[in-house]
Amino acid sequence: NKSIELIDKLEKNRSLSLEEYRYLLENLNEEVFDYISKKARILGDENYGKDIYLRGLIEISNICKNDCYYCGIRHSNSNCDRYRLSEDEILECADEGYRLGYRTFVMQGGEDGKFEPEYICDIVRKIKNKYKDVAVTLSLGEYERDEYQKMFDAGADRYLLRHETADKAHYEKLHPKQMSFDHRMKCLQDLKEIGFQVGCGFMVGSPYQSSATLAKDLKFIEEFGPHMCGIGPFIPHHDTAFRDEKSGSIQMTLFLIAVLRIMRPDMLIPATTSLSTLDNLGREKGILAGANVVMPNLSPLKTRKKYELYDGKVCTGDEAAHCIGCITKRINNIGYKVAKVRGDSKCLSMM
Ligand code: MET
Repeated sequence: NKSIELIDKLEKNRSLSLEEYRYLLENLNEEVFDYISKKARILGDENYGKDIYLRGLIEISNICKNDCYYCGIRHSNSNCDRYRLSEDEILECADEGYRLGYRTFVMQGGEDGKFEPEYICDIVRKIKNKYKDVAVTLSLGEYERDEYQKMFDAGADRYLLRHETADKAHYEKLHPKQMSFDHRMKCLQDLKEIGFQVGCGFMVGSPYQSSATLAKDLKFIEEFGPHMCGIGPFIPHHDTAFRDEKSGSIQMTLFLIAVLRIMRPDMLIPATTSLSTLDNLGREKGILAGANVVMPNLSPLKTRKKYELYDGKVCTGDEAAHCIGCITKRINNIGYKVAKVRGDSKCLSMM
């Protein structure tokens, strides 16, 4: 079986050609899936044991100047009820998260013009000064290199910026022409050179995606060498041009998680909220396919529903304390445990 041989080759070389990735993607069946997910979970356990890392997600604003065609908080969605958390509200989320055992906070938001680097830096400094054992991750989109440098100097440890797709023509079908594929790629390069732990990633099953574009995503991840990679199924939002497109496949998402784990056994890979939106046991399945991170929501209840990136997003009505309890139980049920530590990447030596 050629797929099995390719999986073994990927394990050995940490690399396949574009054609080989494409072959794997086009020849997925149950036997191949069983083989790859078992191998992925063994490699995950060898690198991270039974620990699953927690990240508390604080959705700081849904105001956005961008107009990504797939996104519910895109600029031109006039039905989106806009909000921006105050500095105090963000710090309160961090306090609550710390009490609950979170040691990483992810500040994510739309590309809100008000977020001058200095403003972000100030909040990062406050969190890092107050809590010596936490990591701060930013996921605030594209800035210039000197601005990222300021955020890093203020103490931000990590930056998440999904590359979205490694195929420029595909990128241009998902974004209006004001947005530049080359600039996004440059941002990722800058972030890595500055010294952030960097996360990239993409949606599985986005409109116009093909096995050829997915193979490019895998090759890009292999060559770029991020510390983290977030992938989740595309889910349409009713106020976007993609409202009638169908959601991405859970099986393909799980398969790609397993491919990533085998390609890079020490990479941080989240089991995303979008997976659990499509399947009640999605997060558990993600972990069993090789993921080792979960990102429960820490945003204030009153704004949660407004950060609606796609339809049906789960957990938007739950208190932070409820979320961590629910997720802990789910993780324990499959034989894993929540690790209340920063949970840094074990591939830091690669930089
Ligand atoms: N605006 C940021 C980005 O494009 C954060 C995620 S989008 C809700 O990366």
